Amino acid sequence: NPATSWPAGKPAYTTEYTEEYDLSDPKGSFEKVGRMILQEMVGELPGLYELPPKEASWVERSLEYNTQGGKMNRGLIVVETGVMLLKHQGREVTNADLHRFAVLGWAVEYLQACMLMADDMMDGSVTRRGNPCWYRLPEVGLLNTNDFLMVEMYVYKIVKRHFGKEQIFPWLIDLLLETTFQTECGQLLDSICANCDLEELTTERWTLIVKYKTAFYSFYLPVALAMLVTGVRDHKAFDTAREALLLMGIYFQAQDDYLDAFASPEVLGKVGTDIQDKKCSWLFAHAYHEQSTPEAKAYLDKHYGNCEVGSEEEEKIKDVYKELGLQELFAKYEADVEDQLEEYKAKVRDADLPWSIFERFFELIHKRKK
Ligand code: DMA
Ligand code: MG
Ligand code: MG
Ligand code: MG
Repeated sequence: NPATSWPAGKPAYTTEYTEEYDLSDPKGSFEKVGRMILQEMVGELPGLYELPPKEASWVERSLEYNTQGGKMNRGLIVVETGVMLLKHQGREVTNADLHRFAVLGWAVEYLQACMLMADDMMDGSVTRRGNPCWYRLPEVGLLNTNDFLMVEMYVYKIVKRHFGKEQIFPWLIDLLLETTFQTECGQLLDSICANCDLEELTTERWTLIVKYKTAFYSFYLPVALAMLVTGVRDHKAFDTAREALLLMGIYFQAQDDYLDAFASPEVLGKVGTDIQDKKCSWLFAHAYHEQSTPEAKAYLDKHYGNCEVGSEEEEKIKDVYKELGLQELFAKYEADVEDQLEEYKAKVRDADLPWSIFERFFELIHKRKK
């Protein structure tokens, strides 16, 4: 591209992978690719962007802090799905294939990182992955805005570096852009709840919010990337995968909402903020609209979104959730999702996709505690 090939040295591509990707150590191998990507990306900053050492180190530290140290489920699933698809197609899995899957996995991890950096600032969160949120560091503050925008752009720089010369490149970019926009729509729906009446925070609204803010990027995106890069082109295959994965993604955010209230921050690595932020969480929507009593409703009217983190009122709201039987209701919902997913088995086979992809993804998140 003549418009962007400046200064000399651009564009830089990586097309060969000399390291051995060891599938018997999936996390270790994936992390190794993550380190390689981080070095490639930071390495370009002095030469191609004229960034002095202090600024280049700032970017490096931001990437270290915000993209590493998570569960990496989304990234790892790209690799696993890619392998399953190649085997399903009767093709051999090469070392280059594994690296390419891992690179796309890291693109998802970077997208997740930038969304979380923005999310923590919007939600007024205190900790993430056991550390203070990046924006809470005194030297960062509002600079967080530029830092998360840079992480977002790194998604595209990573993909360009490794896939920029391939025919599939525009499709990968299109999928990532589309998914980002869907997530932003979800974050809008989520944030606007602060300006809504509690009456409006229904289970229908909850479903819409979490489908967009979580399910597309966390569930559909990793699988769709693996499908594109292994040559799947059938419309029906994408539609079927999307349906099943959105169901799982919605359940995943229900778990996130449940854990926000009921898991210990030490295990979770973050302190829940849904009650004081007046979020349309799974717990709230069911407590206020489906399972309510006049007393519970009156208490929520008075204190929901109107109390401090760790306050007595916040604790009392969690008690209200328990008294309304939401823990049992959640267990029932969980079992329903399992049953519903079973119904996709035949459809998935019919779309010529291996069921093991969905089985494996569900196994990773089912009854998770963090
Ligand atoms: C997270 O929703 C959604 C995105 C797009 C980051 P959330 O605010 O409930 O997540 P968390 O509980 O991790 O802050
Ligand atoms: Mg949040
Ligand atoms: Mg949020
Ligand atoms: Mg949450």
